[in-house]
This record gives sequence, structure tokens and C-alpha cells, in this order.
Amino acid sequence: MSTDVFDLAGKRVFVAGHRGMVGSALVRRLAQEQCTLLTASRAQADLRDQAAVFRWFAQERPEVVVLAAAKVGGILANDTYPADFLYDNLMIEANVIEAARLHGTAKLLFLGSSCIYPKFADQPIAEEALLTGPLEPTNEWYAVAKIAGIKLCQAYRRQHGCDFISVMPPNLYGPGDNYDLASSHVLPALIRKAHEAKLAGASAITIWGTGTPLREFLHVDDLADACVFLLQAYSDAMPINVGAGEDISIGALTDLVCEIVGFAGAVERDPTKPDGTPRKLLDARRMAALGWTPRIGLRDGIAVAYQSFVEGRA
Ligand code: GFB
Repeated sequence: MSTDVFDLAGKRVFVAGHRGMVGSALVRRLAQEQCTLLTASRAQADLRDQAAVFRWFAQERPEVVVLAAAKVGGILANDTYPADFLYDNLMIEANVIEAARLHGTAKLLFLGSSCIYPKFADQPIAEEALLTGPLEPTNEWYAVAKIAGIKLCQAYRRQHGCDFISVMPPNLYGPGDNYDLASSHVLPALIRKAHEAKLAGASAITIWGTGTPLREFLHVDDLADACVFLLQAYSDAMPINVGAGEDISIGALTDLVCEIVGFAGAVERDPTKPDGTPRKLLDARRMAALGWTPRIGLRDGIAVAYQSFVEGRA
């Protein structure tokens, strides 16, 4: 691995997907750096459209790209729309990565997900576990697209000498999250369910599955900080995990959210909904060895996310 520091100062930095939860956190974090921020609305460049992406890159010539644009969703959305999750993500990655090469982008950071690792990988999951076993079926389509993105970065590094890196976060949460119950991830769903039950004086909320799966949650502002750190400090074909260091069962997470929201009712389970993978705790030792660790604890992070959810509704 190269230990050269890549300097962001004075560079034109494109955040692809700036309206999403991750992209908007990156925009907030990059505002602290001495770089010029570039964004593209869907009307300016639909990232699934190769001609539009190539045109936009020819005009704007970003020197750095953070590829945070993706079709994302929770377990049910992944399971219901496999074609969208596979096609949209493949197109976005292929178009942006090839455009970055064509137009001489000096550094590109691709965002993956912990679901790229095998369903029954040894825990915590080291980067080397990639492609060592079958995937979790509920999100294999999304995972295959994200694995293709990692492989594109590795292939472009090998064939073209491009400094393209890949970063694997666990489940993310924070401001700008999706609170639509049919398509969201678990944490925003629990916040909304507990809040609405509290307001309605309901006696119970219902969660999906058994409540036993374990998940690791990282605040999106920690991820954005890690990405800025890695843009400057990491240059290697090996994807790198950015984790929170611990996981929690969905049942315990529900209790924590209910406590923060102030909902004291019962928790019921809907066994017709999928549990997904039993556990996906990332091994973040590579990242720690570089000198980066997360700062936002889960309880504090959920309290802030809940506050911004309430403000958003007001
Ligand atoms: O966050 P989540 O949708 O996705 O669900 P995954 C995590 C766990 O929470 C599952 C349970 O065991 C769900 O059954 N759960 C309980 C709920 N109640 C709810 C609820 O009301 N809504 C939701 N959404 N879940 C996704 C992948 O997997 O994680 C993506 O599908 C991506 O590809 C993302 O990797 C980070 O953690 O199971």
C-alpha cells in the first residue's frame, strides 16, 4: 500500500449522489476542506445514462470523485426490487468509473456495503472474506452490484493504474435518512414506528422478523469523516472496512429506540417478514491501524437522528 498523502486542497471534488444520506454528509464534511465541491442533479446527469455522465465529466473534469450514488433500501425493498437494485447500481458504477478514467480523475472512492460479504462469514468480517462463500439471498442483487464496483476499482487500478479505492461501511443512519416504512432500513423504521405509536397512544409497535439478527450501525457523519480521511491516506486494491466496532440485536435496538423516543408500550414481532443475515460485524482493524476510529456512539447518534426526524416533520 502506498503511504503517500493525497492532498485535497485546491482540487475539484465530485460527490456523486449528493442528495442522499451519505452524499449530503460528504458535502457537509468536505465543506471543511480547501477543495471545490461539484455536484450534479439528476436533470444535469442521470448517472445511469452513459452519454449524460460522459458529457458531464467532459465539462466539469473532477479531479476527485466520491461515488456515493446508489439505489439503496432496507431488506424488503432489496428483496422486492432485485432488478432495480442490480441494474441501477451496475450502470451508475460502470458509467462513473469509466468516465473518471477517461477524464483523468486522480482519485476515486467507491462506497460498498457490508452485505458484500458471505452470509456466514467468520465474525468480525475481515476484508479478505470477499467472495469466499454464498451471499444473503434477500440482498444478493445489491451485493453483486457492489462487488462489481469493487472489482471495477481493482481492475482499473491493475490495467490503467487508476488510484480508485473501495470503502465498506455497515448499516448507516443519521440525518437525511429514508423514513418510508416500506423501503427504509431498520433504524429509521423503528424511530418512526415508536414516535407515531407514542403520539397515537398505541399499546404496541410491530417489528419485522424475530428480533434476533445482529446489526452494526455507523453514524453517517462518522462515515463521511472516514471517507475524507481515506481519500488522503489510503491507496490500495484491497477494499477497506469502516465499522462502529460493535453490533446489537434488533430486539435490543428496538428497546433503545423506544427508550430514546419515550414509547413505553409493547413490542410485537411479525415472523412473516425476513430476518436476513444473522450477523455482519465488520473487522475494522485495518482502518484502526491507519489511525481512524468513529466518534459518535449509538445512543447519542439515535438521539440526534430522532431530533432531526421530529424537526423534519414539524
Ligand atoms: O436494515 P434492514 O432493512 O436491512 O433490516 P439489512 C435489518 C434487520 O431489522 C432485519 C429487521 O432483520 C429486519 O427484519 N427489522 C425489524 C426491520 N423491523 C424492521 C422494520 O420495520 N423495517 C426494516 N427495514 N427492518 C440491508 C440490505 O440489509 O442492509 C442492503 O438489504 C444493505 O442491501 C443494508 O446492505 C445496509 O441489514 O438486513
